Amino acid sequence: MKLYDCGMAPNPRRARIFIAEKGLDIPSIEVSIIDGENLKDDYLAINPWGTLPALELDDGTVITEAPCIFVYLESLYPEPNLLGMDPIEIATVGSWERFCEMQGMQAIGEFFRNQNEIFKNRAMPGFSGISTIPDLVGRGKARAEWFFKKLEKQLGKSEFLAIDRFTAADITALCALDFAKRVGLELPPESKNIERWHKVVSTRPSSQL
Ligand SMILES: N[C@@H](CCC(=O)N[C@@H](CS)C(=O)NCC(=O)O)C(=O)O
Repeated sequence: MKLYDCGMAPNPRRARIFIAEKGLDIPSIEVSIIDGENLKDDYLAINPWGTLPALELDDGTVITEAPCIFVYLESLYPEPNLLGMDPIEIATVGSWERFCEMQGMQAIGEFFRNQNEIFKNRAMPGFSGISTIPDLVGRGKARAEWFFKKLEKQLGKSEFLAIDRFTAADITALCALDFAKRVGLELPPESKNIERWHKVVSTRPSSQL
């Protein structure tokens, strides 16, 4: 197996953390998004979407989308469990994990991409040729602030995001929040639950990846 990775990008980081939490050692190949390596023929031949991460199996199968990489690896390596152990846990972890990607990661990406010259004709991650829209910077910020509020409320009810232990939902939330900080989106000052949780999850060695 090998992981197509990009060290500075938040979605490949989800895969890196998941792999580390499983205690796996999967070699990785760095693909630079900033230099547009992910849009060149060599990488598109591996992943036609041009997105990262992608996991290539020894038989040549390529798995894209971080949550699908999670599912594949959890099926092969069930311990430690990161996606839930029974139907309710699996559904709860899945719904918070998706929430963090769709309402968190995508909102922060909307804020970041639509103000960045490098992504002028790369409004969507990967290969699209679609132009950015500067007005979406403000909308991305508003969406991200809404996401922070929902997260703050949820983390007031439980120690970890989805269930009573660390799961893939915490991984995606961590990657989204650290990405937000890097691109200049600050948490509201009253985010004490997020801050408490962030301190805890950031002590895990995988969070350094
Ligand atoms: N839904 C995808 C999102 C992947 C994604 O958006 N990756 C970004 C990096 S964080 C990317 O490939 N960007 C390529 C680009 O901007 O051209 C997943 O879960 O893996």
